[in-house]
Amino acid sequence: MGLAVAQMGAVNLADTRAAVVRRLVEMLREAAARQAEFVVFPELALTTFFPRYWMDEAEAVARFFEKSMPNADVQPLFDAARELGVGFYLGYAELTPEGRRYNTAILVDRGANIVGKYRKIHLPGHADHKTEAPFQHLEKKFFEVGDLGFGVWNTEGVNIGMCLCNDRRWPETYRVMSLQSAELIVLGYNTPSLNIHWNEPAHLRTTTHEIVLQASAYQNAVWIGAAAKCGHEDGHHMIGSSMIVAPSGEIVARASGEEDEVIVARIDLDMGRMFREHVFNFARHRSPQHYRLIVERTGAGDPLPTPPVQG
Ligand code: CDV
Repeated sequence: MGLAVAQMGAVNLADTRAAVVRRLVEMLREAAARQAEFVVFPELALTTFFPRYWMDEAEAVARFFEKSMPNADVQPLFDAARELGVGFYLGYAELTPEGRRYNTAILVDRGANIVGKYRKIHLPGHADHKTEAPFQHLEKKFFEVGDLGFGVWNTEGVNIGMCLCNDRRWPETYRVMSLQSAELIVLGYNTPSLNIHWNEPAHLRTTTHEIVLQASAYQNAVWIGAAAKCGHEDGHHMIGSSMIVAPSGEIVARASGEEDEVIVARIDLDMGRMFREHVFNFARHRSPQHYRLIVERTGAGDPLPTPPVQG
């Protein structure tokens, strides 16, 4: 399979949806010209990363949420996908007809049909106004926790799973999808290079991003395609390092800058099969009877069970 990851440079507050979609279409065309059959776009790809700004929910909805998908602004991307026969993953802020708000990603097949939807589960940040912080991270204010679980869809003969940004740091994300025979997991992200919660060294933002993708690809015998929205959005810097990672844990393609950039790799699905038949043959080697705490406990603070009496 020809897999492309389309990294996006900054989307500023003044940029219109139509201008952003023109950039996406251009990258889709480049990916197709380089023999890609599927393109991964970032999280909240149509707008700036607006959870950094304090505002009320009604204003956020009016300015940044999509009320339908596709809509008139995004239709050119769907038209180009159908014309070129290229599928894609796209992240955006979703307002449902019932008025619910989610951080969402869709899976679109090569005929431009929406075949899958994911709503972000691990929402980072806070809901209160942190007046001392240089910027906000208001995902817990603007979005509800996703209600669709971690799905896997067979499209174009490949089992594809989806998640979004902070989800990539949690091992449960990948394991739930690899237990549904995912072969490729795709995700978009917006990772500010400054952590407003503690004095995290800037280089760790990229190091931890790499570590989780490489370890998760290997431990779950999946390919991963991860697309950043990066660069300086109205002065707020976010990391790049979009990449394609093999089930061996090796990075096979990586973006080199912080602008719009397409990276492409031919991904060999047999490599994942090899790992799934040997070291990560789940059916032979997993022991779920010993993993119960993973679903029984949210945190480590719950009281410890009394150990069984020996002898
Ligand atoms: N958009 C995100 O989910 N960002 C998070 C935060 C924690 C920086 C991330 O994990 O990259």
